[in-house]
Amino acid sequence: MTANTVLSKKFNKLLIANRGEIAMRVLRACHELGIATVAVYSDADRNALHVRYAQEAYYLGPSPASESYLRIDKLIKIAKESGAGAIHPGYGFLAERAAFARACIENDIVFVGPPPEAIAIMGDKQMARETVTAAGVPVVPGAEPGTDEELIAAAQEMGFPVLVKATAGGGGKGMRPVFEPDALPDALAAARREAKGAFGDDTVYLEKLIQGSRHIEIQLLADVHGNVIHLGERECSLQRRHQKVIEESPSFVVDEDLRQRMGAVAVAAARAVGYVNAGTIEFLLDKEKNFYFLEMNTRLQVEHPVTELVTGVDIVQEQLRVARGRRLRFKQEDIKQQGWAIECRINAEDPYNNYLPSTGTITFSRVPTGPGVRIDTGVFPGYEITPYYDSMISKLICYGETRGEAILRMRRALAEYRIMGVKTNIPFHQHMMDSYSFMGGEFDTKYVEDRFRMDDREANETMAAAILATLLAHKQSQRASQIVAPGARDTSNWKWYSRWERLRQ
Ligand code: MV4
Repeated sequence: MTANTVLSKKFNKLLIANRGEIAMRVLRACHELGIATVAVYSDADRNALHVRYAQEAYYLGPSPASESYLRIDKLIKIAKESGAGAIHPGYGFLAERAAFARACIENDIVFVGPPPEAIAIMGDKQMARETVTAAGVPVVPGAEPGTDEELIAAAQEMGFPVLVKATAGGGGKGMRPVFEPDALPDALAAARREAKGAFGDDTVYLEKLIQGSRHIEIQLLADVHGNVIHLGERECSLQRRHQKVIEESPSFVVDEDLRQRMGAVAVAAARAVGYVNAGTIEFLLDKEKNFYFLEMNTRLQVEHPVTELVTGVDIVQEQLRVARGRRLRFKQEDIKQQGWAIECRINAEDPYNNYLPSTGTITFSRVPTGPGVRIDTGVFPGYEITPYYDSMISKLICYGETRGEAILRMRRALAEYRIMGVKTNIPFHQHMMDSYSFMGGEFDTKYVEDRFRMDDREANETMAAAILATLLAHKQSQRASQIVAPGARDTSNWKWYSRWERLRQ
């Protein structure tokens, strides 16, 4: 059997092997496409929104994911019993397990995602580096895995600083920056220990440490007929402990030329592994705007909505069409970014107490709506937030004609948002929307952890002037790279500035 025959086949019923907002997102796409739906749930999710919204729901097991959402055997059994011809894994849980994709295929169930071989290659950082390098994709200069002696010698050759990375790595585990030769032996030992503990594999390699870089990623779509397109970039530099908190599209620092070059490279990387379905190539962008492949996420991502809003492409619908064997509905030249979208991840955590996760029953909520506002959520009043799953309870996504308008909408929406019963990071987002660095688009992957302070809202004349200059320059580059709606208002930067100031009071 070729990969194509099992990766795609017509189906009329889909099982969603996930929970929360992403289960809801996939259910909605199914509803629109006339695909019948099967939900699964754990003890903690008996009452959950995705269970009520699906046409059928099956009990998986106890609350810990290892006994429910991670049970491949149970999921396959339920798919067969219910007559589901396909499984959508969402993100997290089993989404990037080659073994799960393989189990689906072996049981004649369509896995709504890439071939297991593509997942396996991209899951191994060193294999991914080698494969994409052969396809002409730039990677950070570095040294292949070896003994400590070999890596120490390679580092001397490369020069410092270097970054020790685990080949099985993910989420920053097994990663150690090293600024001088004397510190390398200990860093290698520590990285190996951490990687062994987290992944059962202590293989490490080296890369040059790229400082002050941004995390920019390119969204891809591929069908089984050999069509691969990109949907432009997302700016994902605002992270805390390797968890993204705010994403936007487009990026403040990516112009049309850079976008096309990064897009072409991302498409080449996907082709190199025979990629099918939705996927994302992550890049580091350094201060000189050189970009380097970091890794590929072989799944639908949390932040996909910002791309949907600026391109008008429904990524989840497209995933389902591709899985049914259809051709992509878009060619590269059909894809145009218009306007600006920002996503704030709303987490049940206390930003005033080291982002400690907050649990309890949601007693009341008032969800913002209105022009340019989208909320993807899986919670509702009466739902209990438990410690079993991650703390993200909703995504607030705002759209505007310009970045400034998207920020003003986000401020308005955050001010409308009320959630009672658990603590949330809404105050964090409100402070970020007021921060001059954020407004000015001046941040890198270290900004949230190293420089952002919730209590720092001081107005500063010099800073404000710099932001205005940046916004003006940006608006001009936008004109060159973006289609502006006919009759669009040419709001001066001074007017923006005064509106910001008014909102700050
Ligand atoms: C890097 C880097 C700097 N130089 N590689 C973090 C997780 C993994 N995906 C790769 N990561 C990084 N790799 C080199 N050669 C900085 C990071 C990094 C980072 C990357 C993206 C988003 C947030 C980050 C936070 C800290 C470090």
